[in-house]
This record gives sequence, structure tokens and C-alpha cells, in this order.
Amino acid sequence: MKCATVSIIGRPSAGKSTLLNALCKAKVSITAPSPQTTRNSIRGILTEEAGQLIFIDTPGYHLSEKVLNQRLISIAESSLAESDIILYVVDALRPPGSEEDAILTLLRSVNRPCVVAANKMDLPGASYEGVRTFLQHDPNIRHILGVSAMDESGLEELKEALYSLAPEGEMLYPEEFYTDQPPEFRVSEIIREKVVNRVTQELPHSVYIDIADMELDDDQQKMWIRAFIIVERETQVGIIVGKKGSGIQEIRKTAQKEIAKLFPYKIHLDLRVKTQSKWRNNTKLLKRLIY
Ligand SMILES: Nc1nc2c(ncn2[C@@H]2O[C@H](COP(=O)(O)OP(=O)(O)OP(=O)(O)O)[C@@H](O)[C@H]2O)c(=O)[nH]1
Ligand SMILES: [Mg+2]
Repeated sequence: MKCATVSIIGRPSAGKSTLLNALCKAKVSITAPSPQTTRNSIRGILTEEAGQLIFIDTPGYHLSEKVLNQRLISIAESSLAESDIILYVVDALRPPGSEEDAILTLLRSVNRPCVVAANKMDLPGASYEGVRTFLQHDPNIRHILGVSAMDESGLEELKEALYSLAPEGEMLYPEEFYTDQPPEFRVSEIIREKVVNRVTQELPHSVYIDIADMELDDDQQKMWIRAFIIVERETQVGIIVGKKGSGIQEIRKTAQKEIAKLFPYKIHLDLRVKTQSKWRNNTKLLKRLIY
């Protein structure tokens, strides 16, 4: 059978995480309209008759000198080194920018076979030809395919292209595995997703989630999860909490419902908002959060 590690790379908001979830037929990685949602390399595993594909979702590739961003770039780059194939996701609506040039340079330096997914083909204005014209001359790029991660169209052709480049090998994960993220991390990501989908502009970047504890009741029926939504400024606390607490209540409710799907227990989620100024410049904290 075929077995390959496939790193997913591309600009922020290209739809990498949405595509990963569609390919793995499971919610593995969180998604949001705001850029730089993914902050870690996240594995999603697809096992089929044809073989096993281990996808690694990475943070959107964005050129900027900010400390957090530098860390995100290094996460994306280091995942490429451990992959057999690269899946380069391009937003077919957007004209190529300097990030595209930087990604092409990176592809040349890692020298792995690459499949391009021209994503968002469901939207009017998406141009497959535009993507093809820009990328077809790169020697590492073996296939360029139009897909829609949202509609899940073009995925069979995409998987076929990936299998055609995959080496023969034994499965690395048991069949029933679809991700290898620790439970606490998944809980924090689900909460972060519910927060970042409710806010705009700078706020999504200013948020991180701290899980204080996850504790099972004596009768093993109920799990208590206490978590903090950390923001950078006092004004942001108010935005998240909302009128009479309506914002935080909604976040709590939707996150709790989704977390409950992961565990065989009843979940009680306790959420608080707290500030920690300039956490994004705290290298030690970033090392703990983003690895
Ligand atoms: N219409 C349409 N929207 C899509 C498609 N794929 C992703 N999106 C939307 O694009 C936005 C960004 O999607 P993500 O999957 O979070 O993008 P990403 O590349 O993982 O972004 P970062 O993690 O920030 O780098 C979300 O609002 C998605 O719903 C698609 O095929 N069609
Ligand atoms: Mg993402």
C-alpha cells in the first residue's frame, strides 16, 4: 500500500484547514475567515484502501517581522522538511503576491514533489488558469488541480494525484486514527475557533486559550473543564463578554457542544476572559503555545 506524509502550505486564509478537514472527513483543524487561524502543525490522517495519507496542516505563510509571525513561519517551514509530498493550497480568487514567490523559493529548497490545489473554485471569479499560468513552470510542481474545500469538489482527483506520488510503505497510524492532537490541545482549539469566528480585525490575533484544568467527577460521568480566554487589552475583554455576557455565553455553549463530541462524558465548560498584555512578544510563552 501507499503511505505518505503530505505537508499543506499556502498563504493565510487560502483554505488549508478547510481542505484538510474535507480530505480527512473529520474536524481536525479549526477554521475562520480571519487570517492566521492555524498556529501549529496539525496532523490529519486519512486511511483508505489505496493507502494512508498523513496530512500536516501548517500556519498560513505570511511575510512579516512580528515575533508571533516569525514563529508561525518556522513551524510551516519545519513541517516541509519531514514530508514526502507538498500540497500547496492557492486561493484561486486572489492574484499571486510576494508570499507566492517566497513559497516557490521554499519549494525549490526542500525539493519535494508538489501538488497544487487551486481552491475556492466554487466562487465566481476564481481562476484556475490564473493559478496554472503562474505556477506551471516550477519543476517540483507535478499536478495543478481545481478544487473546492467548501463543496468538497475535486477531492477524488486530488487524492489520486497524491497517491500517484506517494511511496510504497506500511501504515504509520492505526486505521481508526484521524488526528494525533492531545485532548487538551483540541479543547483549546475548539474554544479559540468559537472566539475568533465572533470577532474581527486585530482581535483574532490577540487571543490564546489557557486550559487551567480538566477534571473528571468521582463517578466518571462528568468532566469539568476550566479555561481562560486570554486577550491583550481590557477593551477586548468587553467585546468578547458582550452585552450582559451574551457573547461569552454563546462561545461557551457552542464550544461545550463540540467538545462533548470528543469525550464519552458529560462536559461542563467554565470560561473566563483575562488580559495579558503583549503576550505575542513573549518568546517563552510562544514556545509553549506554538510548537
Ligand atoms: N467559498 C469557499 N470558501 C472557502 C473554501 N475553503 C475555505 N474557505 C473559507 O476561507 C476561510 C479560510 O479558511 P481556512 O481553512 O481557515 O484557511 P487557512 O488557509 O487554514 O487559513 P490560516 O490557518 O489562517 O492560514 C474560511 O472562511 C473558509 O470557510 C472554498 O473552497 N470555498
Ligand atoms: Mg488554517
